Amino acid sequence: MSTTPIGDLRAIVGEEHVLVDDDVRRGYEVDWTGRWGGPATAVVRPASTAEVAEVVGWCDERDVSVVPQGGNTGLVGGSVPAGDAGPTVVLSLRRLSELGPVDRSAQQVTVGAGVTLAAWRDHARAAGLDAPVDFAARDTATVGGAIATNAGGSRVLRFGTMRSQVSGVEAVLADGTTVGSLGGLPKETAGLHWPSLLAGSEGTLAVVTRARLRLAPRYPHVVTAMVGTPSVGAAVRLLGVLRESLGSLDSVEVLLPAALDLVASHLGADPPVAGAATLLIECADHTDPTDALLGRLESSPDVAATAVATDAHRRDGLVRYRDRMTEAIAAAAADRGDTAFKLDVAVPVDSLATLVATAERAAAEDGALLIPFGHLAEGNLHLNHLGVTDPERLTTTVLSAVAELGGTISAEHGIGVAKSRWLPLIRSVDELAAQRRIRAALDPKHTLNPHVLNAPAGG
Ligand code: 2HG
Ligand code: ZN
Repeated sequence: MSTTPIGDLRAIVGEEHVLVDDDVRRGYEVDWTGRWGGPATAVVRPASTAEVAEVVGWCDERDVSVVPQGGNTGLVGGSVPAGDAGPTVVLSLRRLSELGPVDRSAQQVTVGAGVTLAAWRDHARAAGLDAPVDFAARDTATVGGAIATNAGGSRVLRFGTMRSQVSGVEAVLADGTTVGSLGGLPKETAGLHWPSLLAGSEGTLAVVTRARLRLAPRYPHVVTAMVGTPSVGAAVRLLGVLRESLGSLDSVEVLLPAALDLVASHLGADPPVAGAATLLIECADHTDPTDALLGRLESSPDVAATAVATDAHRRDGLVRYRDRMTEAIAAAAADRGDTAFKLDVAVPVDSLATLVATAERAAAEDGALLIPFGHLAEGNLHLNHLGVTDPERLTTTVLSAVAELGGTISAEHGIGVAKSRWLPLIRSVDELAAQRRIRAALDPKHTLNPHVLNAPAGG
């Protein structure tokens, strides 16, 4: 912003919340993968919706791009500047950290966009309830970011993605107008519904500042099982049986052997079970679901080995193999002077075995090491790779196959900048044009995250 004076921004948020020093900005300019990012003219840290509105309106008037950012745990470059953009402000929303009172009758709470998933969960738990969305980046990822990407995580099978949790939203449009409501009425048909429009819009339509969120019951009994199955097909069959017969089923995650081996060596521990597809299954209920789960597992021909835990300590001992996967891959990549190459995709669950075979072939052709894991119940695999030779080609091969299987090129991480060129694989030219018209109606000057999703200038 050498030519754009930023003194006015200091007047809005306070001197110490406009960060311009190179060293301080750096943590906001590059995403978690280290793969995506670009320079910001300044990082601005508002503390209220009114300050967000003033900052965004100020930038819009002066043709300064605004990149909204929560915990910066994104993996597709959706909340960091682009390399070649003009004047750009990273709008860090972490100071919007207000936790409203839990409404136990409605099972809802209003929180600021900068509240982390862990803080949302702990706040709910203190009132005897729970957060329905959970994933490994919980200590840093924010509610606003999770809404913007329509994040999923491990409990989607039971509670749905972030979109399903948002019963009200407050947001700021590019011109500084504040829209939405936080009433959280479960029934309301009064025209357009901002939560539906904004969930998954990746900061391109508005900046979410507060949200009215649903809460889940806090189940006192939780059982975790790690289960080896002889094939991906067997794992999918077992999933069907569990879904059909266990109302307490909370999550069914999957690790393929390369992933399990890598995380085990990172943890310095032998995997408790092995199999062609290893599942991490959780059931949670008001009464103990252990016998019901074990009964299903014992009678299934698709189960090769099982390790079960019911107390928190031993459950953590199993969950860590899934929770610390991303960290294990980042460490392995760093050891090789590489960054992990990630493709987050989903296919109809019956096509999962085909997807795995295709991804293995594509990685072998490239010479890359494939590390596949993810969320079995949603057919959602995180195809991580190390040592990729030709990322463009690999991406095109895998994402084309995914599209042909009726899947999606992004299941929960978003499109960001990483995948915008491949959107036409799953969206028609006419549809993309219609989406751009919606975007232009709310943000005519392309102020908000102009380089992200179906970028206004993109093809
Ligand atoms: C997970 O499921 C996250 O752990 C991250 O979505 C996945 O690192 C990844 O590719
Ligand atoms: Zn995931």
